[in-house]
Amino acid sequence: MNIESIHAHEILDSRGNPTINVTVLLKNGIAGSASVPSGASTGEHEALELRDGDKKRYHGKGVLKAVANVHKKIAPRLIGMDVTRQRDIDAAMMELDGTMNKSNLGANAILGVSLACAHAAARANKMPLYQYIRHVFQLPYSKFRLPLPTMNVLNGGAHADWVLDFQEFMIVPTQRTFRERIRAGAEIFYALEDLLKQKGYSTLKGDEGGYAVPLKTNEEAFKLIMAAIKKAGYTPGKNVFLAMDPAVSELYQEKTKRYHLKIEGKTLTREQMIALWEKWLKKYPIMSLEDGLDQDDWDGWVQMTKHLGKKVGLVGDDFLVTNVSRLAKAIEMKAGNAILIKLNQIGTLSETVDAIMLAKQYGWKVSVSHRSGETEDTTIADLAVAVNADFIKTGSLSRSERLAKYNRLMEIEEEVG
Ligand code: 2PG
Ligand code: MG
Repeated sequence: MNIESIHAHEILDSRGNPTINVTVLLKNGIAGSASVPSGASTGEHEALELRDGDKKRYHGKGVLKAVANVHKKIAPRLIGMDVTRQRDIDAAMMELDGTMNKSNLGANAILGVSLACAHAAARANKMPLYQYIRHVFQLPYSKFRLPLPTMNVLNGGAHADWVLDFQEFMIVPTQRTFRERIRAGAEIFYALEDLLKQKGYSTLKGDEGGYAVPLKTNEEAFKLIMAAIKKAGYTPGKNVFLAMDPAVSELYQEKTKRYHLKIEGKTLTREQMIALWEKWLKKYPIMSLEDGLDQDDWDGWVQMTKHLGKKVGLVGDDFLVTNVSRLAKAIEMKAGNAILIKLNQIGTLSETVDAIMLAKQYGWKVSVSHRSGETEDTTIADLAVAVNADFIKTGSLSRSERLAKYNRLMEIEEEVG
């Protein structure tokens, strides 16, 4: 099970931007591959995604430097290692990089290798990836539980040319089986299309496969979704709930200390932002609210958690960036009560699992997430099941890079029964 060779190359993600794909080949002939996703509304404290900056290629977005780092720096260090020593492999790459944010080798280069090793090791152990992750990190669970999907059916913000100020309006079907949740989500998505057509709106889609509709207000998004849930024969607040990721770090301006909502022509203070969420929580069955305040507003997060933390999941994405130190500080301060998990925010599988397990230890909810720029890679589906995540966030009910994860989860459900 020792590593024989590592090969990386440039592929394109769902937005047509370059990203890295890595294959790890073992001495026994078994191989594993993984592709790394990429965000658009990235948190400032994320690990560094290394891009070439050569404006003549892909608008500077090439990842040939990351590819070269895999071949010239990472591979020579890892070749010969036992691929099942995931923690040692990740630690070796972190040491080789030597920075806090992986800016030397690039978190994309490191993560590609980290995940390809896990895939190869799972195969070599004749285990599905979800089972292997549980095994290699000795996670203390016996049963496998499928996550609740949070499905982004109306896209806004940086994912949809700013048709809405808030980035993601999601449905959360809670039927007994994952397969039934997918069916409910899809049927609601069809109903939403019908409603949009009836109202004369466009049914074009955004980066995560949800409709990108220039509505008059942000709130209209939830009104439409509520109507779609009912039209599809489901009951909001009973078997289908709502979730949102307004991603307000994108709207916050340090100079004015205000959130700028362009489509409504409003600027809101931190307190007004919290008051808006409170009002919506009363009107709509919202289960989870992600990045409801700016990524650096620790005191605001404490205030928001005091105020709303009993009623709703307050999920830190740009705020916590899958980072154990930020999470530990947030737990200590009681800033939030849930974490979004993105492998490429931190850059290794080991650190990602550590963030998840720390969150769970303190009773925080865990949502494993895609990025807005995705590939056909389905690692996050397996990761979500391995750790018994509460939620998975992987987009709408269209676009194969999103559905690949849902399809993988339906397959896993059949295996774990
Ligand atoms: C988010 C993500 C995924 P991006 O903000 O949660 O939906 O977006 O990948 O663009 O950061
Ligand atoms: Mg987010």
